[in-house]
Amino acid sequence: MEQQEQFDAVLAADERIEPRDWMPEKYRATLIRQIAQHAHSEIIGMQPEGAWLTKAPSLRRKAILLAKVQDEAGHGMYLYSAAETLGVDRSDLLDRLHTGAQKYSTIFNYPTLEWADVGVIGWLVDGAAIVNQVPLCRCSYGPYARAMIRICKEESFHQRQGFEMLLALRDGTDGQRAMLQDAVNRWWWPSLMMFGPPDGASANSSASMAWKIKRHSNDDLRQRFVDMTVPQADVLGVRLPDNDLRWNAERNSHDFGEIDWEEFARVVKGDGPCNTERIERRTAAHTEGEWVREAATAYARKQAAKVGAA
Ligand code: BYC
Repeated sequence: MEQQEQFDAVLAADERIEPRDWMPEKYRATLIRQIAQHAHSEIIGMQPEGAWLTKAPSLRRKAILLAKVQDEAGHGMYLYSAAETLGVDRSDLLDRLHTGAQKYSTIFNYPTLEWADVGVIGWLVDGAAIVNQVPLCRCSYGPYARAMIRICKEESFHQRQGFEMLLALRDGTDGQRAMLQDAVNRWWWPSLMMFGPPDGASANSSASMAWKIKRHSNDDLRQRFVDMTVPQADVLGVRLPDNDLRWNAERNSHDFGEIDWEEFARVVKGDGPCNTERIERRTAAHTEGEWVREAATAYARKQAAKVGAA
């Protein structure tokens, strides 16, 4: 069978493409693009939450947040490893992040101004991530699909810890409830932008869906997230900041207002509230971590030599 036919047959049978298999170069390139951007988002995502590690209101909350931030680093590692199976080098991908040649999610360019932001990130940002990422567990590329299974389990845990923290604020003082509402006001619209541009403007969707990398369109997943989140907002006693948000019985879904796509474009292009700060911090951490990478490489070399000698 021709290579292309074999590739098509694997997709048609809903089986997985593995690193050793032949694949079209455009399929490889789009996977590298998406997996790398996803990995970058995970490690940049450590910053807004990490900012609250020293300010968490109790030892319990600090320990939970520390574990969550470490999980994000782990997700980055699984994803860079998955990308490397496609023949790219992790250090090249990091260079592309640092120089702005590759993107990361717009959501992490917004600041965490208050403690409630940490819980709202868990509820809305991790909640959106789950809706977007559960279908990726069935992505046609094996290493990405397998990485996503573990990531999604951990994201579900993150989402629940965020919600649990917000329940505590709901049951707290008027000041705590006001802080919760203010955080929701600021994170709601950026969370909707996480799903990407509307379907009509999504350049990559049709190819990615034909290749079974993406299983649903950006708008379908965004709608699913809105429908899932509205009843959760009721439980928390918060108002989602959208005057056009209402149930549509005909569509059996919620209608919602227009997303500010100009703001989205600005943040993608680097002009969000925290883009510069995020990349500066990331680049500094990379430079400061040079000695750790050198030590790890030297240690690995020593261990390999020991095994070779034995
Ligand atoms: N931000 O053709 P489209 C997380 C870009 S991690 C920035 O629809 P695609 C978490 C897009 O890349 C969150 N850029 O693209 C971590 C494309 O530009 P290029 C990240 C965006 O790939 C820590 C252009 O716009 N999640 O949740 O078919 C703590 C046109 O878009 C964004 C993932 O990466 C955006 N929001 O669909 C807590 C999941 N949206 O590349 C949580 C995996 C779009 O052509 N990725 N762009 O220059 C995906 O599912 C898809 O890549 C997307 C976009 C749905 C994001």
